[in-house]
Amino acid sequence: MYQVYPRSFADSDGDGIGDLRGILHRLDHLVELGVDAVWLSPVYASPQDDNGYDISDYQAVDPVFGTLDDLDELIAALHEHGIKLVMDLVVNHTSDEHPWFVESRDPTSPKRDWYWWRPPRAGLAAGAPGAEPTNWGSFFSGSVWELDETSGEYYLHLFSRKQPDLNWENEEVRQAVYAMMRWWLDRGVDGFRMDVVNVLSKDTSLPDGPVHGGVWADGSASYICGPRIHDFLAEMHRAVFAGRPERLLTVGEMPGVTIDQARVFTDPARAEVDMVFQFEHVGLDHGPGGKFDVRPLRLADLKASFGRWQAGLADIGWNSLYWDNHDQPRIVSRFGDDGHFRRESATMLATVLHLHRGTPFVYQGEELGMTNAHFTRLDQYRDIETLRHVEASGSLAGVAERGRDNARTPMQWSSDPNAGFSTGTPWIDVNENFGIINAAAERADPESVFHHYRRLIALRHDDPVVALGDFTMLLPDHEHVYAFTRSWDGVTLTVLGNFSGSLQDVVLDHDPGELILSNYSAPATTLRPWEARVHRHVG
Ligand code: TEU
Repeated sequence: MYQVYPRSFADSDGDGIGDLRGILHRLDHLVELGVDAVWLSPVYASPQDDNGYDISDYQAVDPVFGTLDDLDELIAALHEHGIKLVMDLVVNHTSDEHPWFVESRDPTSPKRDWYWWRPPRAGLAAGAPGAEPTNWGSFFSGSVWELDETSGEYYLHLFSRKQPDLNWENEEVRQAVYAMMRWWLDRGVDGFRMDVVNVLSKDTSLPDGPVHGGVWADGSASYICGPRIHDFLAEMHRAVFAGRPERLLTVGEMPGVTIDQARVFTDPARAEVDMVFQFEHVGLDHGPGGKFDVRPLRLADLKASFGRWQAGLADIGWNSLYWDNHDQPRIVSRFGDDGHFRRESATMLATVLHLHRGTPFVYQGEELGMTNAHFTRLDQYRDIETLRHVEASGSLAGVAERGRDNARTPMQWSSDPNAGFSTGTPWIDVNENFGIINAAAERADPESVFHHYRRLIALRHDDPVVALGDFTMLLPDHEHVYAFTRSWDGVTLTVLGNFSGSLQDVVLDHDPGELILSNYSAPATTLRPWEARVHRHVG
């Protein structure tokens, strides 16, 4: 599955912002790569406070991205190539400019209960310090509560103040969302990636959370996999997906989800979602201060984490596999070496991930070995999470390593001006390295990151052991080498990845068989810097 972040993919009309016709013009790239499905980040009508994750009309395309006709054309063109289209479903919150919320601001409106409106804390006046109904902090810094002066009440927003949370306790809210989802399926889309879908159900008593340092508390115990989450997802499945003849796909984005919960969410017998995006492996290099508190990764921790998820979802449920998306820094800069060994480390990381059991996701530009932005000035950043964090902390520390804009610089198509992304001024700076790292150069070089991704995708399509094989972790304590096997029907793949820039000797206690894929051309016994090898043994 390939994720397109439309704002940064390809701009067809020169306004500096990517759009649907831009994607249409670049379909060849996806076809050549061999992807089965595209996940399209939000293109709905939106004030763009959080780049489209703040939706003001779920059944319209934002003019910045094009029209509904363009989207129909994109769906048809993808389908002609046998590629499915999965839309982003953002229904924990709407935009504060959505007509539902505009109506809800009136305390006498029937839509008042569609959102989480609460009076100030008992004994305190609206707007007084500490008068927020709970002490919870927002994902985007500050309080989760915003005061509406007109009614003197606060509304809940786990994300920005322009993203008020919908009240899923309200039956009409749920039915309105399901009707909207059916409308999209009838239009031909093949499923949904569901934004922060495990926070839909809140503890309605809204208790204060523990303070771990800083002003605002951690409220997550009241909304991560809350009391009615399984009921809501099962109900959604019955109301939207059950009985449809098409093969549809759902993946729920679930920060803080545990393996035990993921087994329940993805158990086919329960019919909730097909897979979840879990966050454990992308939190291993966070310090106690959170994502901007940068710590080095210990490879043993990564292996332990993935190993647990592989084992935990082996018999029931299914894993998603990802390094990158529009919220994460670029993996080659994060766990690899984006300098001298960029090609080697990007291809090694891809090999290790893609040969796990589960559905791999490729985020646009990952297949080119695109790197972090390496921005140096605050005025280069656009992302609301980053800007709010810098405002609240007064520091740029960790931002260059962890800011979401690392993933959001324009797709590097060629060495033309603006990397061939736009003829106008891009909404965010193009990475300076586009002259060297771009799709045209990658396609021309048979040993490139792009062609390696293509080979990994082809291997998954051609060899059933990749999709179906059992997973066994080897060398769990080795500090630099990631090693595992996959077995199915008498075939065993052995996968080795060197997570270091130095030579590593590996002793296996089985014959790994023929070398079928590698990121080095000449054979050798010792693993070279960032080398990846896939061996295949039959019998
Ligand atoms: O992200 C939710 C999420 O929990 C985080 O990954 C978040 O992006 C942040 O980095 C936490 O530090 C989803 C979307 O993927 C993200 O782009 C949106 O901003 C967010 O929900 C709100 O819709």
